[in-house]
Amino acid sequence: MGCHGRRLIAVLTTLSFLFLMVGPVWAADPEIDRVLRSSAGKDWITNGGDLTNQRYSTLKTIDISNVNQLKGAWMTRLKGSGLGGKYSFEASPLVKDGIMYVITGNDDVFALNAKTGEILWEYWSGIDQKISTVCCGWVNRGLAMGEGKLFFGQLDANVVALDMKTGKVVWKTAIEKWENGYTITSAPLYYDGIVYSGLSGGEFGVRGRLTALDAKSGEVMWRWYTLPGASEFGSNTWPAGTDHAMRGGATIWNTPALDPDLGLVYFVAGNCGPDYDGSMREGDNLFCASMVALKAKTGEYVWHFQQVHHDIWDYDAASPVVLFDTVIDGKPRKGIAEAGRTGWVYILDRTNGKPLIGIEERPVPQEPRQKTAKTQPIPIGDATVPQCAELLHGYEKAGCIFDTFWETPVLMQPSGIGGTNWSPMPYSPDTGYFYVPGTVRTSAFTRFGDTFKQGLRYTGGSQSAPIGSPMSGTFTAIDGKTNKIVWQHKTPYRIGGGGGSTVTAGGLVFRGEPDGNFLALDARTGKELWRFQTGFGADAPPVVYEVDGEQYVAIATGGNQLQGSAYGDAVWAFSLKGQLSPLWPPPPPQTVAGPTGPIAAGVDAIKIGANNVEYSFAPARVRIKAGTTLTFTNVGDLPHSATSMERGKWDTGVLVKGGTATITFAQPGNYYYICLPHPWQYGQVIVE
Ligand SMILES: [Cu+2]
Repeated sequence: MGCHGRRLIAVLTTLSFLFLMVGPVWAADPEIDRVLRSSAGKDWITNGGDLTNQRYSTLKTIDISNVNQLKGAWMTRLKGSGLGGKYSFEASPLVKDGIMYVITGNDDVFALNAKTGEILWEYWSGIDQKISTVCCGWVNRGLAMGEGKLFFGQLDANVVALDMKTGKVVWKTAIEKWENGYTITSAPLYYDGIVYSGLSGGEFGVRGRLTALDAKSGEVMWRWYTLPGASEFGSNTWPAGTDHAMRGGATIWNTPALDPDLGLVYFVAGNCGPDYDGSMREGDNLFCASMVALKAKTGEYVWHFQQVHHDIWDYDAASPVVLFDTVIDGKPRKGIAEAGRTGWVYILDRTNGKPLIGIEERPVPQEPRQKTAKTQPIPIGDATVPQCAELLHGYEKAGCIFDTFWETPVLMQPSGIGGTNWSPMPYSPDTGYFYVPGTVRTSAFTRFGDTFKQGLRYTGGSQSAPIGSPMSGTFTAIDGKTNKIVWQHKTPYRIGGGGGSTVTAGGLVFRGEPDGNFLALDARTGKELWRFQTGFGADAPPVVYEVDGEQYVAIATGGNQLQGSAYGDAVWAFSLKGQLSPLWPPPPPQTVAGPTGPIAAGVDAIKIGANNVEYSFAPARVRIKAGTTLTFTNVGDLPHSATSMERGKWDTGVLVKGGTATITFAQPGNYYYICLPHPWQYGQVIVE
């Protein structure tokens, strides 16, 4: 056959293939697919705004000239759902045809009139309140929609479809069992008849995967494991003849993105397990901390890029991947980017997974016992957070990113919670900038080993912040063409894991703060143009929509367990015609590390090292009456103490496994205490 003939056949084959892939004739919901393929406008129908996760709205009635007139249009409380210290409210509400759908940290779903805030229907998940395998707060990052249904994952590892009109369950599919360490926290993605769902649980010795479900029936179409089975591609990055890969984590904490033209679905996989102990898992440990591209229809592997080899720092890839088109050296390029816990943005060519701007493999410090990787990928460009820690009193060593540790704690930045944690990174095609939320915090990394028990924590070490060490954040515009900082704000609180943002064609970045403030910035310059106190921790990513020609900006304000921000159960919507004024500020989150969590009252027993969290006091904070005797029991594996930070005031002495000591608190006061062998392990006793 002649050259032309072959080319003609090739062209025809390509055309028919493209037609099969995007042909609206066979699409299950062509209307939703069409809206998903372009930037968000009137409606906000998927977690990331559209298939790219750019969180970019084309609406521009609210712009840099008038945003200072923005006021509350309505505020609705969601009947106490997800209200309390164990919850985080991290969902982006979805909006379609004047109705808003929002899911809380208890996996309860509410439909609201998007113009008035009136509740139209409710779905109460009834999830087991005894789920013990939640990593980091009871949380749900949002919904997907298509074919008249809403889709979401629950903490009990079920994926559920509800009828959008009524809130009634259409189908429910168990992906896994929570008792085995599996939960779902990510928002799924719907496109062309398929629901893509991640699975969480990387701290519990699980095997991560992306699951594709038939949107109609809930049937599992395919699974792609983020940890290779024996003899599968990538299995040579784990020690041969062991099953460490089968509990190596690499779970998916956030929504995939999808390029319908390339026919690829993209996502990132999180940290390796056990988190801080690499001693038994020699090798790069694919696909931990990696960006992955699969064929969207079949789940067939296409490419991957590992951000952190042989991760021992909990350097998760947890923020959603973002697809964007750009021009570099005069050539149009198809990009993909993700903000890592390392503080870098990783920018790749999404057709092949190769760096777009440049990422160099460079030698890093070595610790033979941890089987550290010889090199790590270092992106060309700027980090958004500091990457070296300062030495603090009571510690022997401080290091920089990728420094090593064993059993003596080593201080490092970024911490194991970032850099950028789950918070999304918006991209504006107008400015060409990424907007990167960052957390500035020190981790005291230490390895102590762990024995795997199904359904229990399996982290092999600790990365607590030393008590008294400062914690703050950054909000940074990064140029997508250079990966360099354009402007940066230092923020009073950590916002890499709470402090979502969204960007608009009106030239605005909207973002929340854990102290309850909701801000609008000039997307080009970073200048703050508006600020509104919502009264609750404003840690969720906002959304932008339009009803009856009026533009709204909405944000779920319900606080965040990891941030320690004020909890709530509210959704706020703002518009230029709004009438509602700000609320009183809630208690601000901590800016210095110390004991966190709810204050338990009526307690007379404190367990040390409970729930397989070796370096912990549970409850960490108690309120007691003067004269109460507290019993401290070491249920961990290592020797621990409870020692007043005011030296000599009171001390249990070092307790071996099973050991118990009692302390009577006669004098009212506020007592902080630490474990003497592990000074980053802390608790608080308030005596009244
Ligand atoms: Cu201890």
